[in-house]
Amino acid sequence: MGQQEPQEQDPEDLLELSDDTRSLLESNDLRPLWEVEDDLGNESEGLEADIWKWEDIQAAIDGIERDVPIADLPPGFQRRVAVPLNTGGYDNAISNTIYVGVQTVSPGETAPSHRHSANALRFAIDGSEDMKTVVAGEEFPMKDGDLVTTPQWEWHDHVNDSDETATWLDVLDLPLVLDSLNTRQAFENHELERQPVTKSQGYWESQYGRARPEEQAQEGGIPGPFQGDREATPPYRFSWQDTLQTLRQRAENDEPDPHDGYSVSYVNPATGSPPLFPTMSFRAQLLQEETDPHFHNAVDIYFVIEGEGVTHVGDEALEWGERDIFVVPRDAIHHHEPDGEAILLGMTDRPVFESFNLYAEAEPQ
Ligand code: GTQ
Repeated sequence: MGQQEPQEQDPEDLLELSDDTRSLLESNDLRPLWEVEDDLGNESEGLEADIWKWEDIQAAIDGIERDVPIADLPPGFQRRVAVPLNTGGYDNAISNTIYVGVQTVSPGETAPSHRHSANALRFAIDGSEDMKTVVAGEEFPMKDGDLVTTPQWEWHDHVNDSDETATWLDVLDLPLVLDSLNTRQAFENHELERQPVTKSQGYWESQYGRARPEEQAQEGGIPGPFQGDREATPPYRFSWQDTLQTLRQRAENDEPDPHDGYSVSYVNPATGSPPLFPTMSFRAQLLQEETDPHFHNAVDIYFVIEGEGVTHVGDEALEWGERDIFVVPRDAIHHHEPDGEAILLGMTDRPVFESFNLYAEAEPQ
């Protein structure tokens, strides 16, 4: 018999498994790698660049406030919040790690006390001295631009003793904890609507100043049922007045970062270094000039504190103004172009990547 002509082989045919092997795999919930590898990384769609204009958010939260008193909310978080959703296939948050929401509390209302496994912070948008978020026994006033931490497993309630509706940005690591890590949330309601105020104002800040007790007020370790070796973030208020002062000093004296402008990081007061939380990092950025394009695998979410401008993300131009919220997806080439001077609150999940030596950033070639 003569030799057969070599045939063009379909690579799939070479990998044909016998019926026996196939049924052995299937009946034991096994699959060969070459069949699963295209499915790796496909479990969720990618994030998309997107912007929420303040005027639309404001109209929505006004409507929710008109329609629903906090006291009528069903069991659960019991917070009156409008939540931006990423259009890349997400129905609960702006990204797959960080959640932001815009919360309102009317005069005389209280968002009742609870605690949970997720880390949270508030950035006051329309606040006042008499709008207080109570965290770990202390009342923290929420004046415009103040940033108040409500760390993992600390009791917190929001009490509006002013005569104006208060509005702020909530930022939590909920999607990371609940969806990406797919774990159940530890959650508890306080027996009282308002937790007892047991500390005088300024207590928590005083314990993390330049002169501080040798033994931290917060007993070593992480509160609640959790374990880990990261230094716990204390309850803390970063006053906007101080943060703005630091930004101005930098702009007057230092060189801007090519990607972030004049940028300051909110540090974990216990360590004096970023990140503020093990899962999320925050910075205030003063932009005076166009920044250089770069990209990285961490997601960036921005809240516009002051000013106007455009952030270019790939081919898209996100045009922003005061109080808008926008998101820059992972791996997207982006840069900022302020119109005059602008100040942004930048939020990122970069510490999650850094924890696993996975953070990467580069400038386009
Ligand atoms: O204020 O404690 O937007 O628990 C989502 C969950 C706010 C809060 C949110 C929460 C809170």
